[in-house]
Amino acid sequence: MARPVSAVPKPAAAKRAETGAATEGRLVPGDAALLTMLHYMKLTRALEYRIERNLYRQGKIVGGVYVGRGQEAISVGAAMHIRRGGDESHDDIVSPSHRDMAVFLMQGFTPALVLAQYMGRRTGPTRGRDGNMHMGDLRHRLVAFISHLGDSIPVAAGTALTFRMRGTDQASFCFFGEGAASRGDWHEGVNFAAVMRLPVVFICNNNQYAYSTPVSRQMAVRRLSERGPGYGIPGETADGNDVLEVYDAVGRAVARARRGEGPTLLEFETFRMTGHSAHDDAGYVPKALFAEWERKDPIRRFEKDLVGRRLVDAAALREMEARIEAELDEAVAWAEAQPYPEPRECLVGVYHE
Ligand SMILES: Cc1ncc(C[n+]2csc(CCOP(=O)(O)OP(=O)(O)O)c2C)c(N)n1
Ligand SMILES: [Mg+2]
Repeated sequence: MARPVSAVPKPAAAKRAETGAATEGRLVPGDAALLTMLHYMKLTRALEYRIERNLYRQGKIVGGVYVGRGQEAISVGAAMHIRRGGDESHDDIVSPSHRDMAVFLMQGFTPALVLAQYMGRRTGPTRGRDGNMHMGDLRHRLVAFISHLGDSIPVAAGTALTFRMRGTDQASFCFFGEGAASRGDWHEGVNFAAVMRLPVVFICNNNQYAYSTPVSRQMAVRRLSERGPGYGIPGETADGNDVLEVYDAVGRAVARARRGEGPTLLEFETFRMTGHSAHDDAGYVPKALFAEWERKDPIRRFEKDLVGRRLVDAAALREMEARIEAELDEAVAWAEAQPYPEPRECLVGVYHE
């Protein structure tokens, strides 16, 4: 069982998308990239299923669990454009939010490492000092997710300011939910990036809820992207359950950023296909909404598309799933065998006063 998984895994096998092909102005990934996207969407769903539906219920998870079920197309379609595998003057920097598991995976976190984090193990990215998505690692160009919603926006803008000062064409990817966009820090960060024309791609997952607050109580504009022109930057809303729409919109925004034309505010409409967290039954969400968005499931939809293109068939999909489950079996076994931190280690790197 114990596969050697180091605390600093190798960069993900995922290669950067073939950025080229544009059909009628739309960026279209090549066949290999399409399969990579499907793989990461399915891996993310399966890993989060284990965490939320198995391990959490077995009492093996030390903290809360927030998953992005139903939102996989956004992180995957966007992360295809993150430039990686180079040095500090080449790679992009990412500030993921709490429903962007795929971003962590595509930046090189293995499922085993993620599981060690959720189980509070010493070999996890926070060395057992946190129990969920509050993790990051600049070696993987991942700014640790900041729990205080909205605070990662000025950080992402600051990262982009560094790129500007160094004169590189790197980009800063900044993910957040529509609820976070109501925070003051969000507005300051977006405005700063706009005024300085910084290379940031702002990526909002509008999943209709911020915990129990529906989007109608969150903002008075119909679309969050309408705020873009208010800051003097483009805003665009797209279907967050269509990974190819996400790929296209983010690809164009990143290209703008790299050309020095400044930030873009992207809003992707989607739905949180579960509670806010594993302890929340989402009783406040009308059942009909769940049924409606179940029909728009981004993974089923993308699978259908790829079957239509004859890139996969039912047998290939089953094989893909079996490979993922086997990888997760190993990852769970590895993580469960990892030690907890020693009590004295828990205070290393923790500052107070
Ligand atoms: C400033 C702040 N207020 C409240 C919370 C608690 N909290 C964590 S996630 C969340 C909901 C966030 O909603 P949204 O930004 O739409 O993201 P989603 O969870 O829907 O992806 C809340 C209220 C927090 N982390 N930070
Ligand atoms: Mg939300």
